[in-house]
Amino acid sequence: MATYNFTEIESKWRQQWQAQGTNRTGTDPNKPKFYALDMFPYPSGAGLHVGHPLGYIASDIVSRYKRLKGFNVLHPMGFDAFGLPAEQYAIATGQHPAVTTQQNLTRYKEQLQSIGLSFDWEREVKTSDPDYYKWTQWIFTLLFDSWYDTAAKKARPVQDLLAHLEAQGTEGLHAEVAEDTPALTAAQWQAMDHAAQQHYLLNYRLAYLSETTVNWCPDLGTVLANEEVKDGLSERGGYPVERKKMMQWSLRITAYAERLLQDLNGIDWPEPIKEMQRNWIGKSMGAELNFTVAPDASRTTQELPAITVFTTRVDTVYGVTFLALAPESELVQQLTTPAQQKEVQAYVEVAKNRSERDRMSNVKRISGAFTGAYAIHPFSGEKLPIWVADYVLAGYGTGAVMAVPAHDSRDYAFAKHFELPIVQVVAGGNIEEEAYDAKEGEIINSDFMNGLEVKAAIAKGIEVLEAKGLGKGKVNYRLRDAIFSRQRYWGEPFPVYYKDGVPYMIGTDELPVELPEVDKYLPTATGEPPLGRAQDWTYQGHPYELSTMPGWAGSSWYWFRYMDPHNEQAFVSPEAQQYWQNVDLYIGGAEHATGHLLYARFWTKFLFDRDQVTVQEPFKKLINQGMIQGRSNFVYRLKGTNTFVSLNQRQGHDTVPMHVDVDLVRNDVLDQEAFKQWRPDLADAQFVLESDGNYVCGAEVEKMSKSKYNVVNPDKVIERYGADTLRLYEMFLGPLEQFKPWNTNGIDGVFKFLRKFWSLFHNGQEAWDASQEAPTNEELKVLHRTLKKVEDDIERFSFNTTVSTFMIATNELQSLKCRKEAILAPLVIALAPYAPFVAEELWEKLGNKESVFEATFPAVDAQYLVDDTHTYPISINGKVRHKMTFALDASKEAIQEAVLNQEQVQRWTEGKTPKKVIIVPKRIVNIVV
Ligand code: ANZ
Repeated sequence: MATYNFTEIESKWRQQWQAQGTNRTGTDPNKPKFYALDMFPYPSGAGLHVGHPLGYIASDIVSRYKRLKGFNVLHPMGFDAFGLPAEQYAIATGQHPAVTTQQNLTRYKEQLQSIGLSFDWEREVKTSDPDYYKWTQWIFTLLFDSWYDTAAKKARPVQDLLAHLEAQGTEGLHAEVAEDTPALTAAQWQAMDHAAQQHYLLNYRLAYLSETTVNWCPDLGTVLANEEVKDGLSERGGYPVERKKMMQWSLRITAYAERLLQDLNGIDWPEPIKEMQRNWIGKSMGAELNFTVAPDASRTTQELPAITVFTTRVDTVYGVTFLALAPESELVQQLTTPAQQKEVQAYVEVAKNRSERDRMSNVKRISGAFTGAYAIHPFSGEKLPIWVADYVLAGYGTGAVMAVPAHDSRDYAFAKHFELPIVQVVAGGNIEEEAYDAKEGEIINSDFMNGLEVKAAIAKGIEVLEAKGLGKGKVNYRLRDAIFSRQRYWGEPFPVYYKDGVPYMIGTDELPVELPEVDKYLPTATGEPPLGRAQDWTYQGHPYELSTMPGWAGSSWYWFRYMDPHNEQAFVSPEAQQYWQNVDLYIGGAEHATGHLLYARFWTKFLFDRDQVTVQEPFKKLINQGMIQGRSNFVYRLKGTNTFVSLNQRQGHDTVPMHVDVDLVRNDVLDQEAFKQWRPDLADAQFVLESDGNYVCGAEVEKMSKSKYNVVNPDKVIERYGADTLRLYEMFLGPLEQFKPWNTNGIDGVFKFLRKFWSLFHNGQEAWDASQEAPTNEELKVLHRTLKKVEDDIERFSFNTTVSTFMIATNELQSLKCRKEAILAPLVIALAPYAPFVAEELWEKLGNKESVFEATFPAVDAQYLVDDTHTYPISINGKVRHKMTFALDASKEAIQEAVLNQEQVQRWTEGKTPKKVIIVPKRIVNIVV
């Protein structure tokens, strides 16, 4: 076998690597560790397209490289196997989601293996596997058993909380707690019965059950996330969605808001992702300010509650012209005057059912209702009308705002719509004037904050509030607790049962609670989740929780499991976690910015607090790979006919473009026969061709999708060119982070490079011909420059440039006719991370008994990096006509002599003796004739 037969080579090594366990994770305790992780995929029915492996190939290159550099490398893969598509398919076909998931997963694994990714499959995890979700359930029970101590800034066992309540009640307790949780004395606590105590503790637990307002879709029988609701209808199917209060499990992620924010500064992640997390956490420093309500004929001040607002702009308090309450606010009921009852009630009904997102973004649909009541301005004593407005959200701040139309755009729009006054805050007090400017850095003057800039004015304002007892400084976060219940089948069951309406955890030694069988994957007739259909499914006669966990439960800790995947005693052993720590390099899509990537950080901090792990951040470095876009091909149909006109023949023809399957096109030339067989209606297609008889297709970059017939399957590429070419080509397409089209036209070039590399070791394409001769200086220079560049580029995650470096080196060695092992063997090692199959084959042929991945990355010898020659441009009468290379220590005389005797130079000087020869060392040679 002398020609580059990639099919044989690749299938041979695929088998050998598997048989010999080449990809097994190294465990030599004396070596340093490197953990390279890919976001594990949800195995969909469509299999992989060429866009999916982009990140996997990059992380594989780094993993193999690090191994050659002497690291134990953990490079695992698994499956995020619970999820909606399998369940929807199950509803439609009755097929158990476990079955379809397994089929898809098997196919994924085959595809990943064929690409030559060095995953250690002995460590595979699957979130739907009871041996895995046992530990997801276990972590949930630990969350349930925890509360957040805001003084110690960490989660602690509920046992400590119990001891505190028992001894002192809530006195001196610093805890992150649900709003409106009453303070208790020790005596009050002790007087509560068991059930009452358990209900009270839910206000503190990090996993808690509470009544929450959700988007409930009766037709789909589930709660929907905000982004799944559009204009009050479900995005899938267009069914009506109601805002409904339901008992739901939530996780108290808000306790971690500040740490999640601060610790972003210590991780090497793309700035846009960090910024998205910062915005999502949404820290606002402001103040809470109390407004008293003006009594009226029917009510006295005593009966009326005060209104507390949250504002970030206390400096604008002199511009407040009305107050606005969220429709859900309890104050609405209490404040609305009898005359306004009807109107307000009708408004509240409508407003409550609009999703938050609609309420926030839909500026045009301004709506509100006047309560009939007035508040009193704390400084001026003026009466301010109190309105209900749906742009005020119930779950943020206090659910009430002081409206300053002159300085806030939403207040402004509202004031305009309802013709409410607009008062600007300006130098020396207030003038009545309509204005809207909320510029940063404006200078605000008002009685108590004369001449200060906004920031200072706010600080001063808070001081005044606190001194006068009108309010206090307050930090708010936009982050909400995470709703953790889904009314679905294909997810982790909760390890929870109910006794007398109180939730209890299943003992950790009894986990997992396995997903029961059901007859249908639909809600029950009484509206309970699908698990309500399970027969005889109780815990010692007590009902189980019937919801399942959300898609992100299993992915919030999976990287720890890979460290110790078969441990039956713990989700990870302390030794394994202490060795592997956390992920050094994490590669995946940017779409998980505020979902998975935030929850993963939250769980890690929690597990750290509870002494389960020794790290506070899961992923030290994150890279978001760009998307590979499709390159669509088009044919041009002559309108109303079955005749197709080639790209360059269209002039004068009235044609319409039509997508054609990219598999029927090669280098933009259409396979006409295959096209006719593509669809029955094309069987009699006619063509108007180019003069060379080809049909040339048009091309355009679009999203890779089935409907555009531009999906490229990696299996096909591997069949035609081999996996090594696929790997190199995916990297060659451009910088990893960039979006870029899959352009098959360039793949031949990469394939040719591998053939050329192969032929360096062979006499033509024929026999093995590597020699033992000693290398020349020039050859060593090519080698060491290449090694240096490859190393630098991998360390910078610049993979496309490395591929070009290999191409250049191959061309240089080819022109030097170098077949020397001393040069080629180190190059094989350097190429191995990129093209493992061909490298392994050549390595074996070089006489090695062990895998190339047992080798050490060749050291760069710096002496070959320094340049000891310079290439001089030779300018004759001001024009550069030639180039010549000289040693740096060559004398001027020697250079002059060589230049003037050079044949080409003599032709340009026409044999005349030059008037002048100027040699600028290390720059240029100038000849004047
Ligand atoms: C007066 C004011 C004047 C405000 C001004 C802004 C600009 P962030 O920065 O996002 O925290 N607000 C408070 N609670 C709200 C709620 N539940 N729903 C809708 N809006 C609410 O936003 C805080 C600001 O948003 C607060 O400061 C309040 O309006 C409004 F020139 O108070 B501001």
